[in-house]
Amino acid sequence: MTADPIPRFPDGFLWGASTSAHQIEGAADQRAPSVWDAFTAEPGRVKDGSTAAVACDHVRRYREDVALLADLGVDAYRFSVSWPRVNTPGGLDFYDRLVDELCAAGVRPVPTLFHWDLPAELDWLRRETAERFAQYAAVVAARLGDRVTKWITLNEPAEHTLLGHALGVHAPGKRLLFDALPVAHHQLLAHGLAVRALRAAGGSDIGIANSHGPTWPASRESADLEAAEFYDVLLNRLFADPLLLGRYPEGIGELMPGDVAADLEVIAEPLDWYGVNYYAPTRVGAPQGAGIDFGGVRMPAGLPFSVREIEGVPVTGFGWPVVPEALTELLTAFRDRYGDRLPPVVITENGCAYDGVDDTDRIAYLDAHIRALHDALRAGVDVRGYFVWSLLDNFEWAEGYARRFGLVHVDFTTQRRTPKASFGWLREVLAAQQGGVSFGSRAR
Ligand code: IFM
Repeated sequence: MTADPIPRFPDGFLWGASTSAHQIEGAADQRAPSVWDAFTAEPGRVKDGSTAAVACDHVRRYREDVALLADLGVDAYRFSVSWPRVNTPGGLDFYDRLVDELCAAGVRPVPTLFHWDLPAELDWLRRETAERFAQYAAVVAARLGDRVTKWITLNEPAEHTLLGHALGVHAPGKRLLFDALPVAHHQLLAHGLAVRALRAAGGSDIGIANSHGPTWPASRESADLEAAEFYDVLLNRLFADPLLLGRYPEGIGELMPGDVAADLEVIAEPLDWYGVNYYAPTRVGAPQGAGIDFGGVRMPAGLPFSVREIEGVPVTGFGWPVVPEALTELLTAFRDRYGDRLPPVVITENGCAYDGVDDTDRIAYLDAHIRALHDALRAGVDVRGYFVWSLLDNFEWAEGYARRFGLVHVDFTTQRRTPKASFGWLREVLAAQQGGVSFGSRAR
């Protein structure tokens, strides 16, 4: 970590922290079940055998959590709305209170409408789910739209497709491999229909949060290059191309269900901004049988690529490679690929899992990534915001509570919140940004 202060970002740059409903809310008895409830109830699905029934007990403790956000000094809070909770009588009341509390604390609410907790009776393999999502979006907008001025439709549809429906390591636990592609199409359609529904309800400033990372070929051999190219299509283009260019990457559209051409018009509804969740690059080579663990997932045999270790770089407590400069690489490559079709970018997630409250490793990670983001800005990428994942330690899906991503430590027995060293560090960074000198000509 360098001793130089972090360079100044433009005025109006949005600094925030993120969470998601299923990972923090608890109060599972006050909402309808989601696919994650059924999944976690199956023995062996979650590594430590835990569930999110209580999680951070945020539904009861949201005032304390909003006070933490205010103390941190963020401009915005990205949370998700639980569709199963909204489907429960009175379920929207909680978000009403949360949004009021945020507004009173001067923190801008940025809800995500879907962060993987699909109502248990729905299935993304069915087209109807996309239409149901748009109806749900309209219901949320009608209730919160007087105070919410920035929206996110979906979180990481790529991971939800891959981990939940192709590999079966997340809910709903389907192992369909490439037969999972309709799940991608229906989420994209749901996004486009929801953008229209939000705008019809007066909503504006609408984006999506997609996960992306550079794909690095394992070698210059043609088999490795082809495998890396294939992986890059799955992670970086399967969702971005339809959203930004109105078409699927070559060879993919034919595999999608329904009237794809008509759907693509809906999917490519112009976005106000594009959210990028960035954690790490991936090194990819030709198939090798069963691959290495990748973010806690053992890649099965039979895929046309294999994920390889990136040697010579530090790793987080989760084993993810720490490569900040790959964030600059990703964003400049995105700008080059999509040109003026790419709207302003917001980093909707970036963070790392480490144990302990004296988390100097998290400080080093965030410091380096924020600098890398500034490098992208200097290289001409129009970046407008940065959200840390995550405000709180939380339920990290199939990993249970073992992976701690929070700026705030949560004792899951007592629910005591303890701000970590990284919380104090970020608070100083944000205070300096608010008092500093503007960056160059892109300041708004
Ligand atoms: O915790 C998740 C989040 O729900 C989605 N993006 C990645 C995070 C860390 O794994």
